[in-house]
Amino acid sequence: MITYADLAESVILGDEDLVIEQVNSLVAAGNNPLEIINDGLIGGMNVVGVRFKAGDMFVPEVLMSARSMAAGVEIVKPLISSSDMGASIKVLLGTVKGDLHDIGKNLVRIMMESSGLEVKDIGIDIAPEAFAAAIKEYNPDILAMSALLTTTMNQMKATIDKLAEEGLRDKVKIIVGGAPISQEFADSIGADGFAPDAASAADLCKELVKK
Ligand code: B1M
Repeated sequence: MITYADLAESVILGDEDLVIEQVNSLVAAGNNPLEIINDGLIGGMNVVGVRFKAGDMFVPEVLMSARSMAAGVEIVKPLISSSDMGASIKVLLGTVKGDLHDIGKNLVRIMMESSGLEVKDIGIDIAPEAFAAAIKEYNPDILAMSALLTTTMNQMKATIDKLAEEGLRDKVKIIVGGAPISQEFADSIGADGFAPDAASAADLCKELVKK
């Protein structure tokens, strides 16, 4: 019998075929789709994050793990009923201007979507003006910004300032995240929230919209 630990191990190995096979078996055996994601797929990805930080895994391996995880999420996503989580919550997601890192942002999107949130991912290197235009176009509940560089994290503040200038600041809740970002930084730029990882970013959106 396949366990969540087995699935997590396949994610860590980046074995996409095995992940697909195991997720299909877990689904066929009647396991809860959210448990498959949280305990199996994300469980594995969390280990990958720790090993990556420690220098025990490298970028190509992280990408293989992320791809395997995403393949598993794709299988269970249709099985998560919209009543499980707030499907009506709309999130606009992007990496800030000057920053091309998107692996973490993509994980955030996967986690949000698998939690039932509706996500419009507008990509990388997004200038404050482009975030403002996208808010007007998509009318999201949440703006979620990612930054991986100490040289680009200030673009989050520039974006918040731009939204204030255009009268859009109070139309959205703003959350920020990425390796150099902290709760203190989020507070200092007037964001509504900070999430240290992809899973808590999805939870934070639901909390903020409830308020
Ligand atoms: Co770059 N890079 N990089 N890089 N890169 C870092 C970030 C760096 C720490 C490496 C280092 O020097 N040790 C360093 C930044 C130093 C600093 O600013 N203090 C760095 C640098 C310097 C650079 C360049 C300047 C290098 C150069 O060209 N000289 C350059 C900049 C390019 C640019 O953006 N303009 C550059 C380029 C690149 C690549 C293109 C080669 C590649 C990016 C590929 C891609 O993303 N498609 C790359 C990579 C892969 C990395 C490292 C190795 C890995 C980043 C990653 O994907 N981590 C990174 C070193 C490291 O982190 N150890 C590094 C895995 C990912 C799952 O984690 O993104 O942290 P992370 O996301 C997490 C959380 O942070 C959080 O959730 C995710 C999952 O739990 N999270 C959020 C992320 N966004 C969130 C948003 C939220 C909430 C949570 O709410 C909205």
